[in-house]
Amino acid sequence: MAEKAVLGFLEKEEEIPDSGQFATERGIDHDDIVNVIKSLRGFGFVDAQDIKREKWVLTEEGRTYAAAGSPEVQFFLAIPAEGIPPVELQRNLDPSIFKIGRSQAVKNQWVEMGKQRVSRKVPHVEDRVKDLLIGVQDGEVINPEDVDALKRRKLITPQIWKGYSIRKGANYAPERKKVATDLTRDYLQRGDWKELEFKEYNFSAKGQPVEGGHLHPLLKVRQQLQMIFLQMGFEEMPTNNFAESSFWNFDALFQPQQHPARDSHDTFFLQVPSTTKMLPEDYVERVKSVHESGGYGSRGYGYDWKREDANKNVLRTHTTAVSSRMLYLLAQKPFAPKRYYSIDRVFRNEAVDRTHLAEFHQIEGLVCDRGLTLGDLKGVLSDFFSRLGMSKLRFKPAYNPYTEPSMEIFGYHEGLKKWVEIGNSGMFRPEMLLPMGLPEDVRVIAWGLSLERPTMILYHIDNIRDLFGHKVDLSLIKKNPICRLGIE
Ligand code: FB9
Repeated sequence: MAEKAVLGFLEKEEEIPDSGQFATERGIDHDDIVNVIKSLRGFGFVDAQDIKREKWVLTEEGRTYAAAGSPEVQFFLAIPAEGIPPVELQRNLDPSIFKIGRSQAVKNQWVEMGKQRVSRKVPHVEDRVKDLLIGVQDGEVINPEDVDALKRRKLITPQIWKGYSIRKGANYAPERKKVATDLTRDYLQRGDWKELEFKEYNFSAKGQPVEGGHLHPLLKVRQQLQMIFLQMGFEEMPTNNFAESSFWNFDALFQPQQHPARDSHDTFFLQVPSTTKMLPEDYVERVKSVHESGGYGSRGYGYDWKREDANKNVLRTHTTAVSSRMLYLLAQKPFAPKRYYSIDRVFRNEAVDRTHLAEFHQIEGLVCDRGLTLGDLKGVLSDFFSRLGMSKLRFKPAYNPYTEPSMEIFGYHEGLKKWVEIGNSGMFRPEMLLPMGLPEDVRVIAWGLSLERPTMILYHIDNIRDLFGHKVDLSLIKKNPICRLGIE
């Protein structure tokens, strides 16, 4: 309809001077006219010159007063002839109408604001603001002083109106012939293919973007870290169980049952199944004993260890639970040194913030061999983190229930030009290793970090919700650079 109106008008007239007026006179939506003009101009049917006009439109507040009257008039009309107590008047009006209406009505000297009574100072008032707003709505010309007054009260706002003046173009025709894009069976059978005009092929048109699969940045960094571990001779541990018994997650690590981390404020406990069914009973007895009365040179914790606490199922709070399972298995056969690693999700019932969720991917490495020392731990950490681009390390004494000594690890990040906490580490305690049955001279050095932190730094993401969770912008998943670490 819009196209017919434009081409038909130009058949008889030289020009459509104003597309806005043209649309209003014919009851056609101006946006439809604009779309048709852009299409016809593209094929040379019309020439179009831009027209820009600044016009005033009502704000949301302005539209409210154009409909219901200005707040000062509403305020005035709410005062009966005999006057009214201010508190009662306030109760009868919307708070914003009361506040704005009172201020304007006093300014217009329409009302007397007594402490006990609000009364009218004039018998009648005109709602000039409402009349002006309706005038603006109807496109009437308003004098500059009134425009300023309405603008100051944020009742109107400027809007740039864009339209066109249109004339015939080089390819003008009173009607646009539909150009065919395909030679179909119907055309051939009907024979009217002979009269057809075919649309030219646009060989420079870009093809449809091919939607393929996309790797999440976390998985890209995980893959690189897996390569680093494999290049260093580490084997991956089986981490395919998010649910774990408190025994393997805490007790086997010599973490006491009253440790705060074992509280439901820090740990997710499973309801179904709430307890584990199978534990190696002889090993459980040795763990119970080392917690209660020590052994192997340790004093233990001296508390009554409860089997029912060890049986409680949790969402694992660290992949160290898997490390304890693997080290126990290692101790069931003649000793051979091992290097293990794990990268998988762990869950903590903690307060979430910009960089922490209730879950994250833990990366853990461990080396199990006879006679290892803290120096070996520092050495393996230097090798590992240098492959992550962090060659300057600092270590700070720390505490973990299952490692002694323990160290927090800091690395100097050349990009951020600052020291960054990059993980935690330590040597598993004898109270953890010896009840498993590992030989007395076997030591285990281990360390951990998260997958999210390096990924957020490498991909310049500062809110973890932009990386992980239901609010992730899929375009980040589709478009993000490759990750290349560990290219020694
Ligand atoms: O990942 C962490 N930081 C980090 C790591 C790498 C990195 O790479 C650079 C760009 C190249 C940058 C930063 N951190 C550990 C340190 C902090 O982010 C810390 O605030 C958050 N930590 C998590 C725990 O938060 C509840 C990161 C996570 C963490 C901490 C400790 C362990 C594992 C993960 C551990 C362990 C451990 C210790 C001893 C024996 C076995 C395991």
